[in-house]
Amino acid sequence: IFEYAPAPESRSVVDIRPSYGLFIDGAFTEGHGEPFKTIDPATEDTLAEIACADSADVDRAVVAARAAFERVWGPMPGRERAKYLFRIARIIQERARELAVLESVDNGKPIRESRDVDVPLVAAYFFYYAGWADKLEHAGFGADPGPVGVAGQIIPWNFPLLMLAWKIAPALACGNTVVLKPAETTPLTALVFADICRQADLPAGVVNIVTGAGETGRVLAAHPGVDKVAFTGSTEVGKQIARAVAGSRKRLTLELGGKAANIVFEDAPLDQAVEGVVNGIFFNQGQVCCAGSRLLVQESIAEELLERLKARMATLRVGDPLDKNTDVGAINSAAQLAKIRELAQAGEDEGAARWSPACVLPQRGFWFAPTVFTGVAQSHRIAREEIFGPVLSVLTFRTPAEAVEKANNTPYGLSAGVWTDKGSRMLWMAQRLRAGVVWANTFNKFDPASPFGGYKESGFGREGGRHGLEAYLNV
Ligand code: TXE
Repeated sequence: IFEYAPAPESRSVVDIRPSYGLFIDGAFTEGHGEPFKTIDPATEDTLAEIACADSADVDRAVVAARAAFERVWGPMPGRERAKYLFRIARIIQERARELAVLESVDNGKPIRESRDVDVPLVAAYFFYYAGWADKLEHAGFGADPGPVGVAGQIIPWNFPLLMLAWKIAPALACGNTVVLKPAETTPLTALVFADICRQADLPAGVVNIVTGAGETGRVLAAHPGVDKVAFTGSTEVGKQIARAVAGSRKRLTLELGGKAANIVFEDAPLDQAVEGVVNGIFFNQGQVCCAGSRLLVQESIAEELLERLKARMATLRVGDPLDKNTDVGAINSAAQLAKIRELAQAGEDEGAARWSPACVLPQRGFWFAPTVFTGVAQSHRIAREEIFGPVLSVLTFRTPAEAVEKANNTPYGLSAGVWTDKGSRMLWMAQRLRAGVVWANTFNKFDPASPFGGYKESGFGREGGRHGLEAYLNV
């Protein structure tokens, strides 16, 4: 605990309306389900009332998307579509501050992250895919690849606007139209994005936003007018969706949970590795599908690394997401907090040693102190299950082969990190790690040109890069 001067970002840059409708066919409209509230997880204050789309509303959105696909967007030349995507990217940059503040208020993430990571990446993905829209003949799908049609896209709450960009930018670049459902705890930036589509004069029906909880998502994924389903969320719901679309003509991509290993060898640059471990698990409060939630450290340096890690954790500032000094913000929801607490308790019950730096958590809101568990065995729940919170499980290894075996000993396979000074060892590890991304002496690094996606139960399909076009094009 130490003193510092708070530097709060101004909430007055966002104008949150008391209630929001659905965005269908270019206009905000009423929903016919039971409206729900979205709250600020740092204070538990209600931010706004949000319309809920019932099955008739989802149907309206799909019909609007189909009409826009057939009449306007599908036939439009790629270079015309590109203009709209570039315009959207520019408006995101112009409205960056508003979007960052809104994202932090609705999600609980530190403003430094939404300002410096989320929103700039959102613009970057739109710029990147705008660039592809008139070059699809070079994407390796033949001379004139066609769009798939109407995409039904369901996204989670951990990166609300960034997941929207990952889904909408490639879909639109390829000539598809979309119906997107944001997560029920973080709908606000998707609704502002709807406004940005209007500002960019995007033709009506090309982007439709239907808010609601899991049931709205279920109806969207099952709708017969949807040609392609893209989902990011829990492995459990991903499996439900896979079952629901089985036997239909729908295309499906799933980006699901993870339990990434962040592997530190004795020859690694330790200061850098400590920063990478901290970033790997405390970025976005650990609510990251590719979070480095298992630290695998070589036995010879385990003690020293842990000492340094704990010293670094003691400097993390936990608190007000809008304070520019904050490193760790609020957990997104009461339900997520309950899940983190339950798994942390299981860690203690199973015999691992729990440690957190001294920190005073705010009275209201959903908070969890940065936590590290040592003495973790591979059989412990905290070594196997996705916690999706600021909780690190530490295991040790002696040889590279043992590191690989432990890292791969999980049903997931989204990402991994390797820290070593030795290039040959880096490549040897990367070839053997069963994960869609292997970061070399870095972690949580994203680039629109890099495909991202899972092995095993982390899902299938890739988002980002040229590979991200595959889900949205017909050869
Ligand atoms: O996820 P859900 P939840 C993991 C993480 C987290 C856990 C539960 O471990 O603790 O999942 O989170 C919509 N048909 N991840 O419950 O339910 C839902 O409305 C169609 C990892 O929030 O999967 C939301 O829009 N859609 C992950 C979206 O699915 C349904 C990110 C995700 O919510 C649905 C989030 C249904 N039957 C959680 N039920 C990652 N890969 O990054 C819910 N939804």
